[in-house]
Amino acid sequence: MSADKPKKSKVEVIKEESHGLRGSIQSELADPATDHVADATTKLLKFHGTYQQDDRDLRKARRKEGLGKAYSFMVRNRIPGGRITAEQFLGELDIAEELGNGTIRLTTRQSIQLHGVVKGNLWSTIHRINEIKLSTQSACGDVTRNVCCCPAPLRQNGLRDQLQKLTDEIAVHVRPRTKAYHEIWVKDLETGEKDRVMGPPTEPEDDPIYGQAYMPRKFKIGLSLCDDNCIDVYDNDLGLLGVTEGDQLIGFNILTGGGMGTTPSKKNCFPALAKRLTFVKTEHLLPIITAVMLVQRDFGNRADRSQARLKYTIHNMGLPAFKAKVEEYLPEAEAICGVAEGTLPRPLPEPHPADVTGYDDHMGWHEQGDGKYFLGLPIENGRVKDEGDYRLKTALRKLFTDHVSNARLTAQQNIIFCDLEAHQRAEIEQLLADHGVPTTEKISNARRHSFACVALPTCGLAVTESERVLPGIVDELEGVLAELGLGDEEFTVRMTGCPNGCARPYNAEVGLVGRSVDGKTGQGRYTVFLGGNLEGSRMNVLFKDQVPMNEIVDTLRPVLVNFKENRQPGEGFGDFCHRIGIETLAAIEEPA
Ligand code: SRM
Ligand code: SF4
Repeated sequence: MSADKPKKSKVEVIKEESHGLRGSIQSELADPATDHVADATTKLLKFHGTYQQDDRDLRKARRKEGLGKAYSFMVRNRIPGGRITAEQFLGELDIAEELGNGTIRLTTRQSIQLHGVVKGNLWSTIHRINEIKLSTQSACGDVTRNVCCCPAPLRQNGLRDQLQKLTDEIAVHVRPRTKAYHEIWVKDLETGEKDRVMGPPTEPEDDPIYGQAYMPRKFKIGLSLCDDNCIDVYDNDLGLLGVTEGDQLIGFNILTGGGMGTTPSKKNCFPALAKRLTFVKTEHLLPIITAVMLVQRDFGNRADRSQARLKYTIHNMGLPAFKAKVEEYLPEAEAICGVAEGTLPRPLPEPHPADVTGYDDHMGWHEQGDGKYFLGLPIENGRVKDEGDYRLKTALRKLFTDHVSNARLTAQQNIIFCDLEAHQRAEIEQLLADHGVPTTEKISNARRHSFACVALPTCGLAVTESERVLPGIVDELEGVLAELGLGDEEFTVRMTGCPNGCARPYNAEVGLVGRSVDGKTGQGRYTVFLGGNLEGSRMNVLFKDQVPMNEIVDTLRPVLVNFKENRQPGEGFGDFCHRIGIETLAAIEEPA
């Protein structure tokens, strides 16, 4: 490569040469000779919402038998704000049962994933998702992912409705313009053709936001209100924090450069909360979003993917220089959005003083403010399945068939049933009880506020278990909390099977991050972080590293004892840990 050409990672070249994300996806899918696709195609398929994976539980045994990996695909939906109808939810269940592993997985970004889809079923899976009027386009890949917003159907003052409408507008605005997705997965809905060989696009497909190489890395947008940060707005590349006066939404604080992933061995990798950039009026949201995306598109690191998120662009430029760049890109952004040049003020103002003050997970029964009710149902780690007496999947089938017309998915992997009548409460609670599904009142606060990422057996990056072991850890934690008289305490416990942070562990009150596996026992070892807050506006700090899984609760016990004895009135667990500081925490010994 010549000295003056900027270095590019392999993925950049794949994107650029893909003819608008087409590549050889279609011919590889049509090839019956293999059960998997080539590496370059896996990169492109992400933009279409699917990851090639293999069942890691089976790796060893298959290797012994001389077999290759048991390949399958994870398929992720894009569901802005987590809004879904009963027909769509039932459709996802049908697809999972007919073409996937029979379960569905609610995610930490208000979406649904299917796992275990074999290559021969991938086209039908994504096609059928489009038939139920959902999509998987841009659910993964170097584009703006599912746009999150507070899902509560609270209609008292119209603020949530406004937020949800803006979420839809943003989701449409940031969708890539390539027609590849439509051609590959959707088209024969209209034309009946399916077996076409893909080539370059027949018409130009200029994409003013993404260009030919899309973003340098994934890009995440989330909208929230100050008194209810239920989507972790500070964890997004672009957090939009609604500022209100009375019941009026006066605009948004623009938060830039949040992200949870890190690689502990690399000094220049770190998780970060977004930085407060500026304040804009609501009607100026699309141009400011566009300007921030253009700066990241043009200045994000395209040589080293571990340094490519917006948080690193801002870290390297410095916030003032980044803000100046965003101002420089405003004319282009205004043109893309079709508003007059100079619509947004220059220089961009300082952020409004308003900040996050509260958090609500919206679980349990609540009035919507329009005479109807909603019910937030906790779903342990988002996994919808039937197992023994716990028949959640059957219960949800019945609920969506006979009782509920629409729902919302939350950023804590839970579900909210909307638009219910008061008289439905008894029958719905009975139905859930008959299927062994506990409502919020029947579970501990520790379980209610805990969640884990998927990890093993499907996630190719998992170092340790997460989803499959957190329930047992919470069982143990519940015992200790009850013994200490702390059973009613509300604090977040978030677990991941690697440092990438898919369950946002670094601003949780207790964060458990998979680090290594004991070669002898096969048991995972975790880093324990303490001191975040429920509101998600503070990073936690490393408390103990390489803690074996079966010692996690024992490690927390002395801190909980100390919390009980020395907390200030009304002080939460995360605030306590933060106040006393990491050195004091580390010195705490189990009382004799
Ligand atoms: Fe994630 C990669 C699952 C939310 C940060 N994430 C992955 C992959 C696709 C593994 C891979 O690259 O091969 C995981 C698939 C596992 C599986 O078998 O299903 C995966 N991430 C998930 C989900 C399903 C976790 C969950 O249990 O709910 C979430 C899907 C959200 C969605 O519907 O779009 C999920 N991932 C997150 C979040 C949380 C959020 O966005 O609020 C984060 C932290 C925020 C952030 O982006 O920094 C997150 N995932 C990552 C990273 C680290 C990215 C980084 O730049 O540092 C990776 C690894 C990567 O991209 O290279 C990753
Ligand atoms: Fe996989 Fe790591 Fe994300 Fe968990 S945090 S789903 S182990 S990438």
